Amino acid sequence: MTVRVENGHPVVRRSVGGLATGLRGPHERSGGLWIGWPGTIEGLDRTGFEDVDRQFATARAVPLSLDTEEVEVFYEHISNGVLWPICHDRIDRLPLRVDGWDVYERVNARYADVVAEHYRPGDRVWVHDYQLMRVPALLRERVPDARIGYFLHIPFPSPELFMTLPTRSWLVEGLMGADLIGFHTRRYHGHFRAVLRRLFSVEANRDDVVRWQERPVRLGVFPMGVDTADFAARAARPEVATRVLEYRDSRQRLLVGIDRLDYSKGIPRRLLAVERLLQMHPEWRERIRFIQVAVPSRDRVGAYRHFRHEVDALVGRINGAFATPTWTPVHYMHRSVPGDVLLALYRAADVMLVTPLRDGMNLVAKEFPASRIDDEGVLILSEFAGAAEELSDALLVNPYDVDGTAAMIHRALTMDVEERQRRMRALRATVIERDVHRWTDCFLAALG
Ligand code: GDG
Repeated sequence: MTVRVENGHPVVRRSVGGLATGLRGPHERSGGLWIGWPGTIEGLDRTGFEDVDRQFATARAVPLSLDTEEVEVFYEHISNGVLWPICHDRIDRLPLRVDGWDVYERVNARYADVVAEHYRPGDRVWVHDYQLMRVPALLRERVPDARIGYFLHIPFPSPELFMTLPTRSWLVEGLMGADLIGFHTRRYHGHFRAVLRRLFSVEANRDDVVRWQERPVRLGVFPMGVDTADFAARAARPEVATRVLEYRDSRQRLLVGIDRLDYSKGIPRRLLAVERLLQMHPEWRERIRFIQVAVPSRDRVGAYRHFRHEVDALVGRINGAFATPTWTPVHYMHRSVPGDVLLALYRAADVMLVTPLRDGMNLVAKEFPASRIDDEGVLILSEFAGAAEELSDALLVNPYDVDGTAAMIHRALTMDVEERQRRMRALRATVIERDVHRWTDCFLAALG
């Protein structure tokens, strides 16, 4: 949940992301609580803050505040500046000096305190993601009998990379406070098991259970899905259909990319692949258009500021080289777009490009088929996105292979309608069967 100040009054809003959607049902049915940081709230007086507290209480959410140092050290430096690059195979992006694990611990301990304060016997606690890797163990100290699940939304990296972290054992010990630890894919789960073996010489049994300090800790693979039914219903609305007509142009095929502007998403090589396509197949000049939405992200982390300029320059260079008075190959939108625009882009795309260098799951790859109620459109998907383990009917590419990606875009653009629809129907069947509600139910059932 986030707080916005509108006309001097605070408004608490539910987030619209996949996680919030998936957990809405269980949150309502169980009478449970959301505990989390709602972001820094500015511009309110005391009455304003009391109003915020009231709104959170009504929504059954418990806000936890972070001070400026905590935001900088726990969130920006350690979580986004160290754990994020390591888990996305980018040790080259690490700062030379890493300080601040004590602040990471302090914030995790505060989360554990707040959970312990609200805990009632019989509760199930579900901890999410890499910012809170120490919470399971810290909560276990406070409430030894608590039933604790943990889910990692990003990749668990290869042991070779994870072992570079000076805090590697301490982080794993944090996770092992849980009763159940979930990953998106078999690969991340395998990496974690290998790390347990190397660091602690412990092995999971055939049921995926590890004995840890006299307790069983279960590991599991739970690939997250999207709310397929909701995407299909919203994609069918007339407002979206009208936009789809505006975006389509009978003379041009549409390529679409939608990502947070992050170095893990593979945007520069994707742009190079589009450039390569225009060089290798000049017949596509003036006949394709590539819309890339890049949502601004983590501007306060140094690596991201530099990366933003790199992408700006690449877009400029490609457009400079190929544009004509009536055509521009790359339409670059460095901002977030409203939900209806996102849906219309999914529906209008001839080819959807999801080519991260590494991605935990990547929900865009699932939202695209969920929105294609017409069974049309081709998905090009990186083999390094978690989603590739399930979506084998996409055209899989190695995103580091720029020429290979360019050739795959050509293949997608020239694919016959039968193959296109067969692949899309198969993708849709997968995302319908494995939707976000199934993900939530499976995890909670395993935890129960
Ligand atoms: C983590 C992991 C894992 C994007 N642009 C706009 C917009 N979006 C929405 C998409 C989608 C979401 O943002 C992005 O989904 P991702 O899966 O890429 O990931 P994150 O939530 O950032 O991150 C990731 C995920 O957790 C779930 O476990 O898949 O690997 O990194 O839902 O639709 N939405 C709107 N405008 C935009 O411009 N409205």
